[in-house]
Amino acid sequence: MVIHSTSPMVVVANRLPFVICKNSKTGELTRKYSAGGLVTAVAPVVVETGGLWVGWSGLHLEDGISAIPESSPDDKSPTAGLRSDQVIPVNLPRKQFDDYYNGCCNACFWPLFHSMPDKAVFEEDKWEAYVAVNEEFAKLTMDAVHKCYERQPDQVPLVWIHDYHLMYTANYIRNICNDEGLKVKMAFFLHIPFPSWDIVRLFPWASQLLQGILGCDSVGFHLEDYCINFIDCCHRILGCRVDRKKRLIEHNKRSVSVHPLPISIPYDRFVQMAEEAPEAIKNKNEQQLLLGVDRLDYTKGLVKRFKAFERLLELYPQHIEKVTLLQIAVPSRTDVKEYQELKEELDQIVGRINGRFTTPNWSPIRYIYGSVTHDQLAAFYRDASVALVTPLRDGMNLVAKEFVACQIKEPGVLVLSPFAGAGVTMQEALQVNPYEQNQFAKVIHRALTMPFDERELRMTQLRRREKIRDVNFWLREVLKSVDSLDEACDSKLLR
Ligand code: ADQ
Repeated sequence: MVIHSTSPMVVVANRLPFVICKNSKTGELTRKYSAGGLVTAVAPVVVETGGLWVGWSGLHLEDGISAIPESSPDDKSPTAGLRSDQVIPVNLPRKQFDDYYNGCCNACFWPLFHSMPDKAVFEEDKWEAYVAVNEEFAKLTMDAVHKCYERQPDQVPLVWIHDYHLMYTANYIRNICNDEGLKVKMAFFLHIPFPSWDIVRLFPWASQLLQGILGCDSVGFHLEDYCINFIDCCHRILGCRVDRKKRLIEHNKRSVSVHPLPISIPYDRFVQMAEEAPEAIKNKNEQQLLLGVDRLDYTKGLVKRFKAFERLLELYPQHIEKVTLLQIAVPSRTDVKEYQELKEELDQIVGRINGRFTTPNWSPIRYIYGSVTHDQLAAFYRDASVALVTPLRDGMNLVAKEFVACQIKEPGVLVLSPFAGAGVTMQEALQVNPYEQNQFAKVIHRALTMPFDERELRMTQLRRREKIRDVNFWLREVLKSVDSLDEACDSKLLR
């Protein structure tokens, strides 16, 4: 289902909705689709409104790509309809990209915004690279805006900027538009938490950063709490006048609105995948599967999860040979030292726990360091008895939602950290504080031994909510927040 926008949509994100691969022998360029809920929901709107997508292609300036390949005739992905002239690639010199992406985004903003300031590195040259790259994104976004006006002169384009990589882009766009006398609507959405004032003020260039975001007309976060934090920062750091009730901020004689817009998943697609996926585990009646699916990232709390599982086997030995923890850890930011060290630590913990408890017929932890196919993922979600979604901090967490969507057979149990955004709405999950080791083990035991009726009641409620509030619901809310939802088309769709 495509949601309709009244404005041509220009999406500005760190990455394009596909990566461009270059054949090292022939030099031929092809598209490789990046599967994900966001791309699946948003790409069709860009196609349908004749909009554009601005982002990094996965290659650098040194790679010398001059053109975007068209999609192949057998491409069935949601980006298939996106013509090459609807895509604006951002190609940067390798060093500048590295300073911006690894040096500033991943080494500074990622830990800081997850309230882990001790891990954050503040370096002026990395911040300068971030600002320069954000300016480059802004210039290329203006090319996209011009194209929109050439094609549809009467329509004001909607520029939708995504995430912590591009918090400084909007004010550049606004300045250029003011100089050129062009109108645009601008929205920003942050996919990670927005922390409290006390954390944000540690960033030496906090006021510039906030002013960057305030270049937009509308700012979206997953949760009400993140909205409150942002408004508070604008008030205390920039001295802006704010209306907390109406969630409005006055900046440079403009009013910026702030919206809680919790993201979700393409629910029906996950149900369908779960219906079609082959069985994931054998001997299901004798074995219970505990499942973890995460990018390998220190915010996801994997060390604490493994230790809680070890505690479970100590406190409740009846689970020995009966329960297996399957952890899928998707490699992430593998060129960053912090992530390499975490991988080594996890390898050691898994080795130690398996060495301690393994019997001739059973190993307690199955640990996959790599990606699995979407079919396999759906099968694991469907067949698991318990999903452990226990991050130390997480903007939303889509795994929790994907798990409940795929629970089409015997109802399982979701164990969820309150420090994930999902913990705020998915109230029927068993909540656990991942920092409290003994309690964590007890909650896993409770999940593994929960009676059928209680499991069914909780899972039914969880599934009902996620079905209604799926990713299309989210997209509608986003468009409404900038007055761009095509209500006439939309009501036809909903009928
Ligand atoms: P992430 O930190 O990447 O996203 P999350 O929301 O859990 O975290 O999304 C992970 C995605 O990767 C899921 O859609 C999952 O299906 C997919 N995935 C995980 N393992 C996989 C595997 N082995 N193979 C294939 N796919 C796999 C950031 C924020 C989150 C926020 C999202 C969306 O950190 O808090 O929920 O953006 O806004």
